[in-house]
Order: sequence, then C-alpha cells, then structure tokens
Amino acid sequence: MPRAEFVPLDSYREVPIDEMRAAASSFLETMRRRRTVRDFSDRPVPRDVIEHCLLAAGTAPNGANRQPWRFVVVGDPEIKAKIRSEAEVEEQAFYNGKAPQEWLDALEHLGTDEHKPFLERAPWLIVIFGESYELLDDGTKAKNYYVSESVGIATGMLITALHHAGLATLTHTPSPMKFLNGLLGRPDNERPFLILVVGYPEEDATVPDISKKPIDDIAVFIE
Ligand code: IYR
Repeated sequence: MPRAEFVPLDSYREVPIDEMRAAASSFLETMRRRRTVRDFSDRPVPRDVIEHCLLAAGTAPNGANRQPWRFVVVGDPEIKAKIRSEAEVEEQAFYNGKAPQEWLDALEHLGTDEHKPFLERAPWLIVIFGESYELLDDGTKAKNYYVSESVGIATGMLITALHHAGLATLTHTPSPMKFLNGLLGRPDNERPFLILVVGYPEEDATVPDISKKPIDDIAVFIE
C-alpha cells in the first residue's frame, strides 16, 4: 500500500466544556432508552434509512483500514423464512441438549427459547460478516487484521445509528452460523458474525426488567 496523502483534520469540532458535559449526558439518556427487543412489528422501514445507518457503521475504526465487514441486508420474505427455519434447527439443538446447563441457567432470566418468529416478521435482517481475508484479482489472499474487533466496533456503531434513527434491534447469534454462507451465497472468506434484526417494536412489546452496571462496576480510573 502506498502511503496516503495527509490532509488537515477539518472535520473535528471542539465544543466548550459545558456543551461537552451536556452532550455526554444527553447521549447517555438516549442510549439508556435502547433495549434489545424480541417482539417486532412487521411495519416496513425504508431502505434508505438502513443505508444511512450502514454508512455510519462503515465509518468505524478498523484494522489497517481494510474495512473487513460485509452487511447482507435481507428484506425478501422467502429468504427471511429460510433463515428462520435454519436458525431454529440450530436453536432447537442448542436449547435441548447442546448448550451446557450453566449457559442455559445464565439465559433463564431473559426468557429466550428456540422460537425465532422475529426472523420472519421484522422488515430487515442485517447479516453481518467479517472478512478474514480479501481475495485479490490474481487469486492471492490478502490477510485482514483485527477482524473481530473491527466488525464488533462497526456493529456497535450500527446498533447505535439504528437506535438514534428510532429503530429497534436484536443481536441474534444462532450457533453455528455457517449455514448463512450457503443461504446468502457468500464466499468462504466471509465469516458470519451475527444477525441484526431491525424494525419497529410491536405495540405491546415487553422487555425483561434488567439493569446495567453502575460506573464503579464497569470502570477503574487511575489518575
Ligand atoms: N443464540 C441463542 C442463545 C442466546 C445466547 C446468548 I449469550 C444470549 O444473550 C441470548 C440468547 C438465542 O438466540 O436464543
């Protein structure tokens, strides 16, 4: 890779400290309204909103700027039905013998089970892949770096962008997920990371009454 041209950092905007405080605290309020939703409405969501949120995710910092992600956005009802049926096969096995009891106990309070109707009902499924390497035109492989970190950061930014736009999401990880390559016709260098279910919540949607850890339990300051 030739060295990039360096240009002034024109996009940075400094804000006064009081505005910084207000921005940080109001963003916290916004983020505290985000909930993982499992009861999705079938109301349509315009594709351009999804595209903007994906472009926001695509601004994520990542290894060597290789941008090792691929978002496969599924709105086709037939493909969604196939994803649901294959995911439910995996989940059936997970909940009925494959998952260790300790894992099932850890999930108990969330009330999850092998039924995944949201995979058909929500208007969009964003299937997120990480590209472990790039296939160059001459057939050689170019390795990517920090793929799971990069894709994880991009996924977090996507969830944030969708929430900011007024949409609900669910991170869904059927295990194993390799069936997604076959179903979606994706090449071997793309490894499924997770399925992000996107849409409006059902009007009577409920969520578990759980809380997030306070600052002292998630951070240590060394000053
Ligand atoms: N993939 C399963 C199980 C599951 C695992 C974790 I860790 C969760 O936080 C939630 C669910 C499922 O989707 O049901």
